[in-house]
Amino acid sequence: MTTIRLVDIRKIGLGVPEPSRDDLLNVGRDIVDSFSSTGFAYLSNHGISQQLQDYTFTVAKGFFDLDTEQKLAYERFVRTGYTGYTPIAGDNSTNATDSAAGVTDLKECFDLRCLEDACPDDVAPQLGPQLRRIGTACRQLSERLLAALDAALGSGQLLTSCHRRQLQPGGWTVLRLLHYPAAGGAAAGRCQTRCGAHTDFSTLTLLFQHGVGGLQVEMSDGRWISAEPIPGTILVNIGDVIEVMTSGRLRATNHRVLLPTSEPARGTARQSMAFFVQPDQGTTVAPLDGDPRYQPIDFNSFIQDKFASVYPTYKESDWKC
Ligand SMILES: O=C(O)CCC(=O)C(=O)O
Repeated sequence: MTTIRLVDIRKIGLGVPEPSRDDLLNVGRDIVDSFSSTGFAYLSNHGISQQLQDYTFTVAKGFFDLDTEQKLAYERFVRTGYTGYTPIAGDNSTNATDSAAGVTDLKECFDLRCLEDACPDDVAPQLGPQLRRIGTACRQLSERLLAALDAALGSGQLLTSCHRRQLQPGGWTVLRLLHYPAAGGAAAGRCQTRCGAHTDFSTLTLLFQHGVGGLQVEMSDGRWISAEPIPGTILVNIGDVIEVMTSGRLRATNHRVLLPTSEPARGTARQSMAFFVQPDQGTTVAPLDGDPRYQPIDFNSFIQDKFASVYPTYKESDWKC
């Protein structure tokens, strides 16, 4: 049975001041090996402390527990720009078939695009500082992972050099807090999923799950396997960018979070956090081997199209970069 591999990245984790070239290559190969079967890997000994993760989830819950009007004052792309709050059913990962059937995602989110972006300091004074702390750690870890992948894929410094602006002006990388409210009884209404099946439009995604599982990953034969949280690990998966770069040798895998059908799981809220590592503005992503089956992607246009497909009310002109 296919399972998602656990890769020990101690030798390139944040506990190491500067990983050696050999360690980057060896760990990178292990990660690529896992990606080639499932598109995902669990990373252990990564160096992002549990305390930092746990406190981020505590602060996030404090924000999501606020009144809807207080959160909507920071609504993403409406009151703010790329950083901000997305209400329930405001961003639907759900595929076209489900979307035609009126299925929406029962989730709310808060995204941070730049470390210096304004956060809801008036209603959640801890949120901004905490997001900046964990965002900085995620950025440092993703730089190590990109260097390891560059070594393993033989792409020189390509991945490293087109992700230099993570969480800075000119970057598309984003840190997202997710909250899936309890859906006991009729609370779910027309929302019938937590997060619809999708591939990420990122290069890589670091995913932190706070205790409650539910994430599923689609295998190449159409079976869905669980990606339950494993204490002490971070899940990493590849997105559409790596699929194009590797001409499909590594595939961005569909994943989803279903709404549990039975109690008490259905009545239990779920929290997660995703760090979407995305190329800097102005990047064109092309297959490393020039495979003509994969057209180069202008990432600026690509991400705008993706926003338009997941945000029902998105218009590029609504916000400034
Ligand atoms: O919450 C999760 O576990 C998955 C979230 C996810 O796939 C996404 O936001 O793209």
